[in-house]
Amino acid sequence: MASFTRAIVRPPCVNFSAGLTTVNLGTPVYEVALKQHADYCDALRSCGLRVTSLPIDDRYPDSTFVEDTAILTKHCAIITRPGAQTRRGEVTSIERELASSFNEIRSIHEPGRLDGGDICKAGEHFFIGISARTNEAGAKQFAEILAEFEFTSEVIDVRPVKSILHLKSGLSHLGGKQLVVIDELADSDQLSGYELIRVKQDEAYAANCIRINGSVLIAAGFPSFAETLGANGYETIAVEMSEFQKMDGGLSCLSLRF
Ligand code: CIR
Repeated sequence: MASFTRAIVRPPCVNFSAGLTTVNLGTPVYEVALKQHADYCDALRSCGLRVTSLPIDDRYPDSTFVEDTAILTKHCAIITRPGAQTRRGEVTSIERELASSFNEIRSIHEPGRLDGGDICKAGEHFFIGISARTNEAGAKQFAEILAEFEFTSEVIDVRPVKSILHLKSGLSHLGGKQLVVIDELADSDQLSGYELIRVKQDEAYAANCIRINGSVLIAAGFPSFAETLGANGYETIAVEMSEFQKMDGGLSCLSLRF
């Protein structure tokens, strides 16, 4: 498993609750979201990451979900073209920030649409979700960029899975051949060569977790999943995510890690 040294985050803006959401969990409380975000950053630091916090951006209510704006690999950064029109402009400041750390920067172009949340990196292989946000053209452009750098990829169509916004809402890579997966994705042919850790239906939100160096960051409040990871030998760090969950966001979408 590659080790990470850095993370880029952006705290939620005051109009965070005006962002997009498909879930019906109520309106997030801004002060609580800020506190949860600060705790999330502390958790990243406790995994040994240096955290760069970008200025709050009130122009984009969803701008705290930085993961959707770029995919970072050891060879290049790929700037996305977010599927939601209201999020397109978020990429500009992210690209500027990444320019100091990546020599090779590529971009997804029209008619491609692609959200970072649809990209699950599993070592040198990438799963690309086709979703309400990521289209075939975006997936194709992305796969071609990956191939240039000798990474492989496969598409998984998540449009029939109504419970998730992005592929990574239901799939995470822990390392080696081990994946965390929700029931609805577990029978995907693309995952057949992998060891699958399944998340119970009533804990499906927990499937979005992040392996960082020796630990796995998980959302707080999912005891069965925490126990399963413990039984598989993982040290877990639980982070409260309730306010981000209300806006369809998971743990991974709050940071770009490299
Ligand atoms: C959106 O709908 O775009 C945001 N409210 C949530 C994005 C979550 N991103 C992610 O899971 N990668």
